Amino acid sequence: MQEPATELARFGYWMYHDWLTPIIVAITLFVLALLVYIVVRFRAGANPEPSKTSHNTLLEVVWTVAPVLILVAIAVPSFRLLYAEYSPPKTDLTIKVTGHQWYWSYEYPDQDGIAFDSIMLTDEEAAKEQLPRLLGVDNRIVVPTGKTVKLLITSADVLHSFAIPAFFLKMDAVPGRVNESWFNVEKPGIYYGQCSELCGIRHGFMPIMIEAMEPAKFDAWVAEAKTKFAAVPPANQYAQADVAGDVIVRQ
Ligand SMILES: [Cu+2]
Repeated sequence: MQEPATELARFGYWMYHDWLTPIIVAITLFVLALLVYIVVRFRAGANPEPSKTSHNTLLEVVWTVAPVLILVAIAVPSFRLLYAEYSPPKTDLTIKVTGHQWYWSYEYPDQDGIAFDSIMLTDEEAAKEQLPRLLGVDNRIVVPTGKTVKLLITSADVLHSFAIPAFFLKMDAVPGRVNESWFNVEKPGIYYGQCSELCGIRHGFMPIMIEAMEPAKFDAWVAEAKTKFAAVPPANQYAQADVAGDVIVRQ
């Protein structure tokens, strides 16, 4: 798993690594020990006269109450995590994310509506820019560190899913609906994700690239992006994705 980059991601990873996994391991080992004990202790060879025992009140109470307690122990942090994922703190920046076959487009409605498409680089382009193959894109999402970024996620065609493992974030992009998610990145850096809902032939080729930078640098980026993306209205920025799915034509 990737190193968590947000507080929420640390919570989610704790839930997985330090809570669920130990519980699962302990239960599995306990059941294995019981099985081994029963196989050895009650084997036919050592018990020519089989036991006729049919009830044991104490045992029955224990094997009812113990699983209930285990489930409560799992449910409490699980609901806290779920609640945190769906209840963003006060938002500092909103980004609208739209999934397309097969690329993402992004809008910053409060920054004069900066809008752009984000298309995966070819292997050669990625190598030239020293970005990871199949993850680098031409136009990345840029966000400020330490700020709450709200995502409004939707789709223009079929189901996609916007997923960033280091943020513990995965949200379906559904045509005709707007789903909400959020993150607050702690450290500057580049974070990658991929579409995580099988959406067609080039599903594996619509990566997500997010660069987090200091707020002052982000402001500079906004100023630059306003001119950079103003020239081309986003809806026309790219020719329609080739229906056969071979190429998305970059203009
Ligand atoms: Cu997709």
